Amino acid sequence: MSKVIKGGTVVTADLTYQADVKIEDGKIVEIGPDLQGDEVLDASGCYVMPGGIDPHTHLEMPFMGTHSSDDFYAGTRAALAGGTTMVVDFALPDPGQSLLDAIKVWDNKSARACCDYSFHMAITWWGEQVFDEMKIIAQEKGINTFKHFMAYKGSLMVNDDEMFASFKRCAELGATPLVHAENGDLVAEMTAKLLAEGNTGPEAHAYSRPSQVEGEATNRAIMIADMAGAPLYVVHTSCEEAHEAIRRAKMNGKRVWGEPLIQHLVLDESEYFNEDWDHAARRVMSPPFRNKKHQDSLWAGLASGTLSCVATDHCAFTTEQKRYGVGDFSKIPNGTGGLEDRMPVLWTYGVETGRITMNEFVAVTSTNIAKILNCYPQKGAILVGADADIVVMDPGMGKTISADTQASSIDYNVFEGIEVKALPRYVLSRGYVAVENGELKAKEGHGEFVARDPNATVNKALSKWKELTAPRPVARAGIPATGV
Ligand code: DUC
Ligand code: ZN
Ligand code: ZN
Ligand code: ZN
Repeated sequence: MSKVIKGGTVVTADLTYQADVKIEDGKIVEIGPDLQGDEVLDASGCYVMPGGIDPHTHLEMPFMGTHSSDDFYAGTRAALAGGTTMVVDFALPDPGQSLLDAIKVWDNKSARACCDYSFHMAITWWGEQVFDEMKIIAQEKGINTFKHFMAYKGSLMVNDDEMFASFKRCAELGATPLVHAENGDLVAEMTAKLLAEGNTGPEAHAYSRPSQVEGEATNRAIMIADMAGAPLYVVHTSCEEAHEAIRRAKMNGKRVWGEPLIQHLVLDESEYFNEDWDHAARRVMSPPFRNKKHQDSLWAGLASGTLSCVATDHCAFTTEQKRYGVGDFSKIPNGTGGLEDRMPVLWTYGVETGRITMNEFVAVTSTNIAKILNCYPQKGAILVGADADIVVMDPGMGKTISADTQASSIDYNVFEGIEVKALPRYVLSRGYVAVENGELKAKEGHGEFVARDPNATVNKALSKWKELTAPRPVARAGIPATGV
């Protein structure tokens, strides 16, 4: 049974052109004019683009005394409803737990996924076992990305020596380290001080994690990665200081990428000063929302290419869960949703306003991350042979975002009331029509794991790599060598 997406404009990261797209057995088999197929999907007036890839989700994650509410079923339904056809979730070992056991846990959870998915492995502790298992994970388990939390002291956080050891291991394996870049020691200290002074409300969450803690940690992670000879992917880049560190690294020839979230691009810190405690607490996430200066910086980064991918960090908690933090903001589960809204909201605030082009939209929602993750062009491409993960975006369709109509299982939406100007008419997940004329038909268990090999030969090339790994001049007794 073949399908043809007919009459649309194909938009990729580098081209815009009129063509039909033919699909068979889950793959794109032909692109060109006047194609015929068993089933026709009318794309007239629409843009035919690679399905979105969200590189940063936390589905059914045990965190802060509870679990994020959207599991792989609800989360990937939400993804498909908004044009995202692949998510990358973080397998999170408990400190001391085998990384291989954590994969088993995530394998079980993801069995219900409606769209394709992959995993990053979080390094939540360090030891010989972790060092050994990283090799199995990179070489046999299809996971070439390892995440490090520089915050969440006392639970997920790793220290600099552990990060350096892990980054060096990543470099050896051709894997890419990821960081959540906030200075966890300072956050812990400021949190304690704020609480002691009686600042217990959700707005204090933002005070406890100013942009400086993110800028400092981002720069530190970049320098540690450079010394380790590893590239670096910085998740949820939310502020100018962090963006500045990434820009500088790029200018110096370092392979570093930054990932703003759709939430940080569109929502600002005033949300935390809402009189309604629930309203503010629902928006508590780390890093917190920032002011307009930081938002402008992030938009500029997307336009100029110094920031690479727009993600969500989808980690949805119900209002009831958020209320665990009444009287103590540090107990409000950190996280917001966004999977369903990322593509339409970015289109509305980015493409419709002229801040980014349609091709840049495709780059930052799909193609760039497919390349970074080493699954391009299986994903992130409209090319013959690529998986038929496709979104047919209809600029004639719009809606007002509302929790009442969302696929996510929680009882609110942080984008509530925003009018989006485009929505998917069709979404195809390896050829399966998961959204048809705007109607969600996601199929439980349709999603498959996307294995991603290491990049052993191409993933280094940081500025210092050659220098640091070259043999050093040996000092003669008593006389220091030069050039070291
Ligand atoms: N930040 C969040 O807000 N939630 C999940 C983890 C994180 O780093
Ligand atoms: Zn649990
Ligand atoms: Zn994080
Ligand atoms: Zn996250």
